[in-house]
Amino acid sequence: MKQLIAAFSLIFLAISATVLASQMDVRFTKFDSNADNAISLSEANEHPELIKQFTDLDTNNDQRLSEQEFEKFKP
Ligand SMILES: [Ca+2]
Ligand SMILES: [Ca+2]
Repeated sequence: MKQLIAAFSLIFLAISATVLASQMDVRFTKFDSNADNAISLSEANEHPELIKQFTDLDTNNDQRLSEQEFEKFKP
């Protein structure tokens, strides 16, 4: 029985991770309008909430948000 519960928890974790990952992708691609895998300042400018946090999110200061930097974005 314990094993069954463990198996179900694993499946559940895998599903939630997949759902989270896909939501992340959708959001990132929405902001990244030219699909170069980075959100530039002009792309962020279209979204007031994102541009407010842009300098904080851009940890390497290259004026672009990578998918990794974008993960910290809180709408
Ligand atoms: Ca882009
Ligand atoms: Ca950056």
